[in-house]
Amino acid sequence: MFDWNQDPHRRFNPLTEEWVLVSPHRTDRPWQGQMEKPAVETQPAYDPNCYLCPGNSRAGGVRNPTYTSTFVFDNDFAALKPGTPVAHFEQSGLLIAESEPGVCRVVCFSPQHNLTLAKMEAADIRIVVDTWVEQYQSLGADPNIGYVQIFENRGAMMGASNPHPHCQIWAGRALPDEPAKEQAALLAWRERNKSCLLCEYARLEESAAARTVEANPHFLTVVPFWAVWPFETMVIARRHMGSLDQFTAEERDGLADILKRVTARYDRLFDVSFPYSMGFHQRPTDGARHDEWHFHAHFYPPLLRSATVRKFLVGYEMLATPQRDITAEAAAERLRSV
Ligand code: H2U
Ligand code: ZN
Repeated sequence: MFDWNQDPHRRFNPLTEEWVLVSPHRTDRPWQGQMEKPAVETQPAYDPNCYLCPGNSRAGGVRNPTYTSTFVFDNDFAALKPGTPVAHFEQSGLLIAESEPGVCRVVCFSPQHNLTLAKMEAADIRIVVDTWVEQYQSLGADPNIGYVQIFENRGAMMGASNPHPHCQIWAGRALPDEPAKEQAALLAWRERNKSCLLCEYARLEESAAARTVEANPHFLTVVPFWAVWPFETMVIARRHMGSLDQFTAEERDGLADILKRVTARYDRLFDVSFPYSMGFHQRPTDGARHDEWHFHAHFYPPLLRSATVRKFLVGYEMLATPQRDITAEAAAERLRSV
């Protein structure tokens, strides 16, 4: 008799139309591989050597103002540049390239060098949410900007170059691959079922409860059925809204509240400032309505079994399909227990 909690199986991600291999029986395998150094835990409230602290000079030479709340600046080493001229290249249908104009910004959550989302008051995260809304709207209003990606790399393990709590915004003309896969799946579902994939999914998860981690009146956080990263979560808006600019004031507070609760829960799991990449997926800003879009956030944390053992997506996962040991249900249960 097949046991979904023990036996190897594949799970389908309807949002990207990709599969993940789940091998729960492997959770006891020994680990003699790389151990990460535990992250330096105590950061000062102000670091004179930090590029992002108020009043300090940045790497490019510009001095930060003595800011007292959330602070936004143009990335000094931007991957995208606004004035990039239009250019296309094509050869034999095999070599294809196009120019990509855009804007990259950095958002310091607060002046305090050691105040992560997990430690901030929800009322202060609300100011960050308001900043995200403003940035999404103003960048999206530019006819050259078709998609605004807001994301946070948290912790050295995820390649964050600076511990000062901040996120990045990369806004470009093209729809990047991850949201493009989701958009195709959301559109196809809508066409086929005359409903929204994520509205249905949120309802299903709420009644199943097995993968739910956090909930408030406006958002639900689950370890998705098809999660790849051990403690991956998804924050799903309860209301069908495409993007940050459609939030009510209560929903903005609701997002601040759930982000605090999820990140604080992560910190409690292994008793460290938990590393992750996090970001929002929402309606492109290409001028079309995009009623198919349903706002959500993904948290992709690398840690596997402790503060020092991380998961690598290598080998079979690079060449075939991602794989996980601990089931999504077991991960959700562990997250709920801390
Ligand atoms: P991460 O820590 O998420 O890598 O982001 C930091 C960003 O801040 C990075 O993109 C920018 C880097 O280019 N930065 C500046 O714009 N100015 C600086 O003085 C330091 C870092
Ligand atoms: Zn700092």
